Amino acid sequence: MKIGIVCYPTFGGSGVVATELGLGLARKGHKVHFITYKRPARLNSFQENVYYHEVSSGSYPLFEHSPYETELASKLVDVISYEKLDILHVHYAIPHAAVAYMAKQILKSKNYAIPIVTTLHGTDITLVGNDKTYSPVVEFSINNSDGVTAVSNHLKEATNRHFNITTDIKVIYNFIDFNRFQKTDKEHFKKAIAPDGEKILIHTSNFRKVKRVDDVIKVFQKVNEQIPSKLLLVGDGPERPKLETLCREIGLCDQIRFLGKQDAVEELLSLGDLFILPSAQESFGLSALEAMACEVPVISSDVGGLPEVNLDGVTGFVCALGDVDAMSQCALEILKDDDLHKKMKVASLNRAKEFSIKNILPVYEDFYQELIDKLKPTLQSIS
Ligand code: GMT
Repeated sequence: MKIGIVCYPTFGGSGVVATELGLGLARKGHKVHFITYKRPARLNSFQENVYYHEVSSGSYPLFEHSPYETELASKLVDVISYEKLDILHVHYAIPHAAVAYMAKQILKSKNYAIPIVTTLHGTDITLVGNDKTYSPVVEFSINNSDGVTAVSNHLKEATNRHFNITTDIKVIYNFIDFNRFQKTDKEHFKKAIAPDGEKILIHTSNFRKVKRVDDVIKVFQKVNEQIPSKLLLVGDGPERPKLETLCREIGLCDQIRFLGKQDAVEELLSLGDLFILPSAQESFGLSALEAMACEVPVISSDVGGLPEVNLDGVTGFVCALGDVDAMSQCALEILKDDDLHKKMKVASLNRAKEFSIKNILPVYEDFYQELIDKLKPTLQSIS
C-alpha cells in the first residue's frame, strides 16, 4: 500500500505513535509518506520505503498567522495525486481531520478518491476538542472520516459522550516496538546516578499541567523519607520552572535530576525501579507502556485509559487521581518487598508484550485494506 501519514512532529505521544506506525509499515514493505511541517522527532535516520514531505509555511505581510490548514491541504492534494497514495491516515483530530476532509473534496473534484483514517489520541477530544472553539469542526470531521480509531476504550466512550458521533469508532491501542524498548544493561549509568544503591524512580512526559509532575515530586518526597532514592525527570515543558522551585523548597535538589528531552528514553527507563504517572487525563499512557516494556512497574492515577494498560496490583498500582499518600504507600509497598517487585517487573513485561507492534500493526493494515476495498466501486466510477 502507499500510505500518507499526517501528525504533529513533536515529542508528544500522537506524533510518536504516528511515526513508529509509519516506520513499522515501511519495514513491512509499504511505501509510507510523512507529510508534516517539521521532520518528526523519531524519524531520525534513513529508512527504505519512507518518504518525507515538508509542509512549507508561506509568509505574506497580511498574515499575522501563517495559514497552516491551507498549506497542509494543498500539500496533501499535491502528494496524494502525484504519488498516487491509496490511503491517508491523520493523527489528532484538530486540525488534521478537517484538513484531510478538505483535501479529499479537492481531490474528488479531480476524480481522485482516497479514504481518510482519523486517529483520536485524547487531548484532541478530552482537553481541547470539546471546547466550543473547535467542537463543530471536530464532530463534523470525525463523522466524515472513512475510518476512525481511538487509542483506548475510554477514549472511544469519551468521544461518543462529548459529541454526536454517527460513525463507529474502532479501538486500536498504542503499541511498543521491542526492537527498541527493552531493558538494557546500563550498570555504569546506574552507578553514576545512584552510587549507594539508591532506588530509582522515574517519570517521562512533556511537563504540561495535565501530567501533574508536582505529584510525582510529592510521592518521591514521601518515598525518600523511608528509602534512600533518586528521582529522574525526563522531558521538558511549561511546568518545569515551577517544579524546579518545588524541589528547592523541599530541599531535594540533590536527589532529583531534571534530564530534559532525551532521545534514548529506553536507556533511562532501564535504570528505573518504579515509573510514576499521576496524570489528570491520559487516554492511553504510552509512557507507562514504554516503562513496562523495560520491566519497570508503574504507579499511575486511575484516569482515562490508564487502568486498561496498568493492571492494578499486577503491573503496579492504580490510585485515585491526586491521592499522593496512596501513591507513595503503593510505591513503598513495592520497593520494600523484593519478591513483589520482581513479580511486578515480570508482569509489566508480559503485559507490554500484549501491545507489541507485531500484534497491532496487522490491525491497522487490515483496517486500511477494508477501507480501500470499500472505496473501490467509487474509484471505478470516477476514473
Ligand atoms: O500526553 C501528551 O501530552 C501528548 C498527547 C498527544 O496528543 O500527543 O498524548 C496523547 O496521545 C498518546 C498517544 O496516543 C497517548 O498515549 C496519551 O495518553 C495521550 N495523552 C493524553 O490523553 C493526555
